Amino acid sequence: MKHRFLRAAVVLGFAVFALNAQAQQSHKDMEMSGMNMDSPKPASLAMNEAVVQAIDTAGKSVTIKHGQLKSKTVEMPPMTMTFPVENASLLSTVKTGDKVKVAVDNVKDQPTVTSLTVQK
Ligand SMILES: [Cu+2]
Repeated sequence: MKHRFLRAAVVLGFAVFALNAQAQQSHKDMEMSGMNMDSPKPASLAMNEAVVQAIDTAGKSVTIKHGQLKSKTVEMPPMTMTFPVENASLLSTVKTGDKVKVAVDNVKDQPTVTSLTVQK
């Protein structure tokens, strides 16, 4: 009887050990995929090519000539138009004539530039 109990304990102990090892393994996998997401860009941030036509720092807006634009919330054909920018500091990084990559998303029901980076 005592012998049997011991055996059960050993089996149980091993099972816990195996589960633990598995948990650690999947934790490692998660960290790996988390790192992969940092670069290049998260898939949710759809970047579109555009050319800066005008910058309005006071009005927190930028006029761009954009190509076919597609994001999770906004989709439109190529055109030149003025977008409000989510963060005015984005405007300090670009100048008229720059080729840029923009991300546009609906913010308060208005297509808004949420990311703006100069193409190199
Ligand atoms: Cu447009």
